[in-house]
Amino acid sequence: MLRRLDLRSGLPRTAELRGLLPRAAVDVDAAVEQVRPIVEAVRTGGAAAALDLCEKFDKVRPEQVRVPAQALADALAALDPAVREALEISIERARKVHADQVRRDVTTSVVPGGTVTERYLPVRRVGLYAPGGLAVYPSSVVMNVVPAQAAGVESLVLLSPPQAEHGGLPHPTVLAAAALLGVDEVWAVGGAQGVALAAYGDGDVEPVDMVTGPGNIYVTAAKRLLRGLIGIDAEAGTTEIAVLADDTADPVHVAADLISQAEHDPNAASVLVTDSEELLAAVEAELERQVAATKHHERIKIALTGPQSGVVLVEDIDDGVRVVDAYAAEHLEIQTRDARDVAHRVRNAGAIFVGPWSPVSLGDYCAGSNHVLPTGGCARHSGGLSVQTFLRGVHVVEYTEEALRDVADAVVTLATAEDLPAHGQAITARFGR
Ligand code: HSO
Ligand code: ZN
Repeated sequence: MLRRLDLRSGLPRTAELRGLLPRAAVDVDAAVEQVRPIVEAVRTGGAAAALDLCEKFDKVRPEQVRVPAQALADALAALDPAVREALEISIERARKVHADQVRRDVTTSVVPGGTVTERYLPVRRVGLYAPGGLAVYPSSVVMNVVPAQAAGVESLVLLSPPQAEHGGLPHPTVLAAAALLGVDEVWAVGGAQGVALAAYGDGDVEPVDMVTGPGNIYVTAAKRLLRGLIGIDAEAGTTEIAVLADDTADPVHVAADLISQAEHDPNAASVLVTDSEELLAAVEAELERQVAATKHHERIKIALTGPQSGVVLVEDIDDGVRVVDAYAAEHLEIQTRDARDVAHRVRNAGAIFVGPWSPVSLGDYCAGSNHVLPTGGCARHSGGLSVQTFLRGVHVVEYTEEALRDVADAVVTLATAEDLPAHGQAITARFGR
């Protein structure tokens, strides 16, 4: 079922290797051109324009942008108790992990009388995007809200597309998750129009300083277009899993995990990297068996057989590590002997899942880790959503007269070297009199 790339005769250099590996070609820039008029309509037409666009794209016009408090309370009251309990486990574990990530301010005494403090200040107001689409994602509400709250973000708004079958409100489980997390501002506006409204605001609809969270390509395009006016997290594309496995891996687990992420979307990517033909044959047989038996087998099959998915055969696990580094998967599982050591050698991945008992699905919901992660190779330069996403390091400089006098010559010399004499005069003006 998986297309094969055989690299057992040796790996090419990085650029060629990246070109060979399976990966969807996603043209966000083309989508930017499509969303430009939408963003412009919301910039000039405000909330009314955004609601009109909901009618066009979501086939329902919400009565207002903000979901009434009663609707949040009703959604929580109606939530299945088992789902509530599971969400509480997810929230509790995520809070535990994210609370530990909060950084303390650092003060460095550079010289006697001269200090620089790095203060970590939370972004004041943030819009968190929870997608609609093929599935409903209350878990993504948890993964967005928990780090923002841990960072101390003062004002949070959750954005999620209105659903025609729910009277123009976001999905009730999304609303219930927001209520459980203590988020009381939810907008029934999604898509590019939602991101634009969050960026520009309109009257009572207060603009935000940053938008985070996964969405479809139009949401991503709007984030790219509005970046600068607002901050964004890493651009999130369709989900990806890579599994690095040797002959010790259990083919039942490997196949199940490849299928699990393919379930998200026909464009989702599942990539197996292995040095074992025997394992590959067993995984292929398992894929046939398990895909046929699962509910969303149609889109899973499209995802697994698409050009973005496949198997890469390598000579040994060292080469496997180079391949997964070049691929830089959103999720990487290590199912090899000495899995922890192998995982230590990996440089590029959004999140790494070590050994047979740490599947990606665990991380999607209840590991305590975050599941909003960089896709499309962005794991080479970016990490996933974390407390740090919502904090800015601000340098606070404080020198005494003596400490400034001590370094005055160096500042003046550098200012002169850059032909910026007024910079030097800002120092000498203090001591010249
Ligand atoms: N695997 C997705 C997150 C998710 N899975 C939500 C299930 N629900 C992207 O990391
Ligand atoms: Zn998932």
